[in-house]
Amino acid sequence: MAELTGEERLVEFERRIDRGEKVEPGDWMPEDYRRNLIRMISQHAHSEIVGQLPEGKWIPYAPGFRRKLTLIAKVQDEAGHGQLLYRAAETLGKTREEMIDELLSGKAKYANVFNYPTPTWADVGVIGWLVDTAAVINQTMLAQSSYGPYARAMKRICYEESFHIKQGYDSIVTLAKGTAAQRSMAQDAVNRWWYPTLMMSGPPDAMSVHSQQALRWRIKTKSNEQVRQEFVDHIVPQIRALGISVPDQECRLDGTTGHYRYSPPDWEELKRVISGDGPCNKERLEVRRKAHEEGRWVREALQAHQTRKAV
Ligand code: FAQ
Repeated sequence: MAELTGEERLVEFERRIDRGEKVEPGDWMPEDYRRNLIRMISQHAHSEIVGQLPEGKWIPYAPGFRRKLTLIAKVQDEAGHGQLLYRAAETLGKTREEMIDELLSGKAKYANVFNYPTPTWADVGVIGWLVDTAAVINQTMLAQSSYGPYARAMKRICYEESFHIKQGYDSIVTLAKGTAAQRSMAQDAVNRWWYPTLMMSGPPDAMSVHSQQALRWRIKTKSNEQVRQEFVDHIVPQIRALGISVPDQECRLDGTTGHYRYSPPDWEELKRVISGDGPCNKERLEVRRKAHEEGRWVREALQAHQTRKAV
C-alpha cells in the first residue's frame, strides 16, 4: 500500500480525534500536537510539585494531630500527581531530567497560584477548597483529552483531588463556625485567593495563545473562560453559604444566563506572576533547588543499583 502523505496523515489523525478515539504514545501525531501536549503536561507536573510548598510549610504547625496527618497525606498525593504527569509527558519523548532542569532553571512555567504566600492556617483550607475545586473542574475536562496517557492520569488524579477539596472545606467550615477571629481569618484568606484562583483557568479566550489548537485536537475540550465560569458558578453559592463574602461587588447571579457575573482579574498580574515576578517565585524555586540537591545521593544510589542489575 502506498505511503500516506503528510497531508493525508493529518486528515486521518483529525478523523480519529473527531470519532473520539484516544491517541496513544506510538501513534503518528502532528509535531504541534506533541509539542502542545509536552508543554501543557510538563507545566501541569511542575504545578503539582511546586504546589506542595505553600501548604507543606504548615505541616509542623497544623492545629491538631488529625489535621496534621491529613495535610501530610494531601501534600504527598501532590508529589505522586507530579510523578504521574512527568511519566505521561515522557511518553511523548521528553526526558524527566530535561523537564526538571527547565523547572529549576526558571525556564518552565507552573500554575500562577503557587507563587502567593500562605501566612495563616486559613490559607491551607482555602487552597484545598478553592484551588483544588478549580483544579478538579479543569482536570475533569482534561480527563476527556484525546491523549490517552494524559486522560487516564487525570481520572486518577481527580479522585484524589476530590478528597483534597473535602479536607480544605472541612477546615474552612470549622473556622467559619468559630470565633470572630477565626471567621475573619477565613474571610481574609478568601479575599487574597479569589483572584489568583480565577486566574488559574488561564487568560481570557481572546488572549489565549494555545487554546484554538488545543480545542481543535481535543487536548482540552473546553475553553479557559468556560472552565472559569463553571468554577465561579459552583463555588460562589458555597462561599456565601458559609457566611463568607466574595470579594467582588459585581459578583451576582444573572437571571438571564443563569450564570454568576464576576469582575475579571488583573491579567497583567497573571503575566507577571507566571514570568517569574510574583510574590514567592524566588522562594519556591530556591526550596525546589535545595530539595533537588539534597536528593542527589538517592538518585545516584538508584542509578548505581540499576547499572549493577543490568550487568
Ligand atoms: N498559571 O494559551 P494559554 C493543581 C500560561 S494543578 C501558569 O491560554 P493553555 C493541583 C500558559 O501555560 C494546577 N501559566 O495556555 C494542586 C501559556 O504559557 P506558554 C495546574 C499559565 O495551555 C492543587 C500562556 O500562559 N493545572 O492546582 C496560566 O491553552 C493544590 C498562554 O496561555 C494545570 O496545569 C496559569 N494559571 O491554557 C496542587 C492543568 N494560565 O506555554 C497542589 C493543565 C496560562 O505559552 C495544591 N493546564 N498560563 O509559555 C491547562 O489546563 C492549561 O495549560 C491552562 C492554560 C488552562 C493553565
